[in-house]
Amino acid sequence: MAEESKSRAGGIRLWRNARLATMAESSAGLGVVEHGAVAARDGRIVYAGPESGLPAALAQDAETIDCEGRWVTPGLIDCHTHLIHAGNRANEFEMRLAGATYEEVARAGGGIVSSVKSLRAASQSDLVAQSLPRLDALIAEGATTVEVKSGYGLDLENEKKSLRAARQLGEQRPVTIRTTFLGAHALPPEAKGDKDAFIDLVAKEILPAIAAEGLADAVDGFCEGIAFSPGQMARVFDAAKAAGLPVKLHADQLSNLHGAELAARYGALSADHLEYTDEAGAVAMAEAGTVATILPGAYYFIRETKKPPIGLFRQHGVKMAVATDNNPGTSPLTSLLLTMNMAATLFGLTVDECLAGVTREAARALGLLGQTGTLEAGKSADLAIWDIESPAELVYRMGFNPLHARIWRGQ
Ligand code: DI6
Ligand code: FE
Repeated sequence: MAEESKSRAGGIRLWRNARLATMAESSAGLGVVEHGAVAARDGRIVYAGPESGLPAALAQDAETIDCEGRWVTPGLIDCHTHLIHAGNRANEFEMRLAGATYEEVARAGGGIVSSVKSLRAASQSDLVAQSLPRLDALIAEGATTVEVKSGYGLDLENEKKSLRAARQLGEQRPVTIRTTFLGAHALPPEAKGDKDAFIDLVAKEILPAIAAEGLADAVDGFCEGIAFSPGQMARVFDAAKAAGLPVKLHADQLSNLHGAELAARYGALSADHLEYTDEAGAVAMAEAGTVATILPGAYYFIRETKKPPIGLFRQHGVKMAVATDNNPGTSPLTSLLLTMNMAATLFGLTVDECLAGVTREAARALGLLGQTGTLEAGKSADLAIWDIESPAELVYRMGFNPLHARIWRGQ
């Protein structure tokens, strides 16, 4: 009770006796502070740094939490998910185990279109109920912000249903949800093979209606032989621009259609996957400030062998985010910790790159770097507190969750 009245009076919460990985861009590496403290007021960080530098006024009236020497990082951010979907595609997994490729399954009428059927048959509350356990798995590992795409509805009504279900997730759990409209994900059966006509529908009718209702924070597309061409994606991006929405792109996942350059040309927040991206793509992304979102779960699950050009991204200064790509077809993955392990093991990302990839760079990939992703004054008090001896353990372990506590907007 005494604690509560204090917090009401001063409104300050203080986490002290902590080892911080602030992930601040201005600091080297992880921005480690060995004897650190974080103070928050009204859900925002007002101080993050050495305990010895904590202003006395903040310490005085604070409700204080002793972290007992634990590590504190920014809350984790999953910047690329298709969390809202219905059913699963374990049957296709078995087909692929028997030798079929992802593209063969898609061409045989499986793939994304089978998830479209399931999603259209599900009600909005069904979708929320089916997706909450996936969100809860991310939250249980310290996620405080999760991006959620539509893209299994593929008509106005079902895309709206998906995005509303995504927004509802954020009302039912203490987590920030960012929604992305992915209308140009696949060709629905009723389009009867006419990709251009479907792109017209997406660009001229569905996207403007979704934007007018404020259901999407960004627009995404799948630029690939089995999906849409760069020219078709450009029409969707023009419509996004007209609606005032930022764009991102599933680019160069299965082949090099120069999706990275297309994304860069439109000033995309991120281009994602990028296994087949070449040097021109990396250079264009660096110049545009487009984040490379690395998705090792999909690479692993479809047993891809071409790795994204991490060396080129480093060489040209492209920022790298790391995300689950949670989806029923190519990445049924709901663990950011395991995703970091995969990024390190499969692609050779360093521990520092992995941790930045699920915090600061993931925030950048969502256009949220001003609000979250690092432990710095002015940002949302989104924290993860870990029972670990060193940050490398977050990347090193597989299938183990050392989260001690998670704080979202100071609570
Ligand atoms: N790339 C992917 O890996 C997912 N979507 C995309 O554009 C796959 C989605 C699915 O197979 O359901
Ligand atoms: Fe994806």
